[in-house]
Amino acid sequence: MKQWRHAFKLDPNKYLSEEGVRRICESGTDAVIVGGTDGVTFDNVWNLFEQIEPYDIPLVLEVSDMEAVVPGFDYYFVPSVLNSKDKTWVLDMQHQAMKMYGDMVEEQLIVSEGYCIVNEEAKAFQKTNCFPVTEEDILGYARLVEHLFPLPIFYLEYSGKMGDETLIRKVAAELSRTQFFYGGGIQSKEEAEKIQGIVDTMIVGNIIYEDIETALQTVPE
Ligand code: 1GP
Repeated sequence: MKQWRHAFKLDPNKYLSEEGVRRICESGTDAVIVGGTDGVTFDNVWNLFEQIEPYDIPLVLEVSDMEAVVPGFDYYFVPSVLNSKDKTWVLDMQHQAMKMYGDMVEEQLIVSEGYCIVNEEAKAFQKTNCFPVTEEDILGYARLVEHLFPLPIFYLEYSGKMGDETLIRKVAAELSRTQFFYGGGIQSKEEAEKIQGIVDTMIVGNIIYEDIETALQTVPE
């Protein structure tokens, strides 16, 4: 996981043809993450799992609903939304995950992600009842995840919007033990290359459904 530079995120609530799934899985990306904000159900996660599972690629379920946890994934990422006003999204969901699936933690299948959701227009920002963050807030969360509550992943989430490059560089400078995930608004090969030069792992989502050719070009050569 430490070596992942690029991952695609597939939304179980969105349609992608079988051919599209094949091209994503054979693209040379380092991992495929299954996750979304709305309409994530056991059935649509299962359907996507069945399509991806035959390919030789690390497969991650990003858990957003305990009812939609499908067995068989290589990893289960459990997000903790650090800038949520609501404890449910910071701690209670993780607690629930450990109550139900805690035995998997010993096999290192469950991985905690410290999220900071920046884009106020993002569905995830609204669903998890986040408060808007300043640059100082974001750097504070990065330090918190690196030093105080050491977590394996800090996820700077701009979902749907490109982040500020200078700020992304400042976040990267705060993280050494913690793996830096960036996601949001990657719409071209050039943007992908720029971000890949700064963060540990870049996540590409929406563009898969809008323009798969461009999405495939975001994978590093
Ligand atoms: C979403 O961070 C991912 O959770 C990717 O963002 O969909 O904007 O590429 P985009």
